[in-house]
Amino acid sequence: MEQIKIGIVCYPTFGGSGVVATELGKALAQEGHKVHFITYSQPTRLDFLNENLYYHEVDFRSYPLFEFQPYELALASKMVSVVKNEKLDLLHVHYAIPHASAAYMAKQILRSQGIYIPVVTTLHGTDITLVGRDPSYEPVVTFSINQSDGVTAVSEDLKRETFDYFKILNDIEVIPNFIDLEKFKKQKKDHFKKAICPNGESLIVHTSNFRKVKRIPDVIHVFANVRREIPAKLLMIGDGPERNHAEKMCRELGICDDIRFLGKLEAVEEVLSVADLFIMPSEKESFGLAALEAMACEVPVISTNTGGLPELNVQGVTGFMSAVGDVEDMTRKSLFVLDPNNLPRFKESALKRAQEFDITKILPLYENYYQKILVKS
Ligand code: GMT
Repeated sequence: MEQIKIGIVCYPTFGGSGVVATELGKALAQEGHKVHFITYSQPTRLDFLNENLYYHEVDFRSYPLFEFQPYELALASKMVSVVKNEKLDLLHVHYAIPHASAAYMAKQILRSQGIYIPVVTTLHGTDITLVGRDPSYEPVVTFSINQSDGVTAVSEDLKRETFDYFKILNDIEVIPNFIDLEKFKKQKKDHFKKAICPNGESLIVHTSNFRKVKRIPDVIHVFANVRREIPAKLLMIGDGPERNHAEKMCRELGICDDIRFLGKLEAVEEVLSVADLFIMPSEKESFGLAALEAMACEVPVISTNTGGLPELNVQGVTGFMSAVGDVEDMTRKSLFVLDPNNLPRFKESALKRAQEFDITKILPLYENYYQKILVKS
């Protein structure tokens, strides 16, 4: 594809949408496209020097009148200036709120100055399934999706949900999330495994932002049940509102010695390299990027069967799925996967499945989609 100049707008944090946006931008830059990140701080994974990568910080001033900072306005203004000064061909915004509506505003301002910029919006999950559906945002979300020149969703399920809950007039292209198999691969970390599991215990890992939707208590309950049957340890990676409650549960259940909370880690793949099982008991999950990261490191997954998870986790092959909240079923299935007679084939299948989401396979889908939008616009 001919090289283009793309503005990527995202949340710069550890969240899935920010990670996908940053990794996509890095991969596009490696293909020779000029990629301009526009956000309020340096994206967590933008730890990479490439002559095609640029970063523009949205600066917003605090003013005594504002109880809430009007970030969306500052973002729209920044988009206007970057599109004009860097002569961008296309804006790609990740997570609808408030990025899609800020992009709409920027587009209108630029149009009034005779500049046309197409906007692609990628829907990631909670922007549709939780926050976007809230009446305080729904009209703006519907409008800004309909005003986007292109819309993508990270799973078929998210596409379906978007059509079910919003009056969407345009088509939605499903482009699944992807993984960099160069970064996420099983590394030899025997010393680390020995330190965490000195007596050969099974190692279960959970990674998330510890929000309610992740059902952290289910992680702890499944682990407590598994530990009653076999020697096991649990590593909890990430941080968020449910962490204190989770730690309290561990104390109440008397299992603190076997659980470690590692906080937000940059090199998650190092921990995944020594894991035997990944657990994702989420209430809702549009894709489940953290599960894909685990699978790429040869870790089978016990997840719920909600949202886009059945499009990733193959029942009885890469792990198992259970109904949301069915802790007993998740326990049984965890024990089955952890059985040394079964674990090797689950590990092998997890990696095979992850290879289907290799970034080199998914990147051209985005490039072709950009091309289609540019031709149409
Ligand atoms: O999982 C979160 O709460 C973070 C959220 C985000 O937007 O950062 O993740 C969503 O987007 C990820 C990347 O596309 C998906 O892998 C997650 O499944 C999705 N989370 C939910 O749907 C709850």
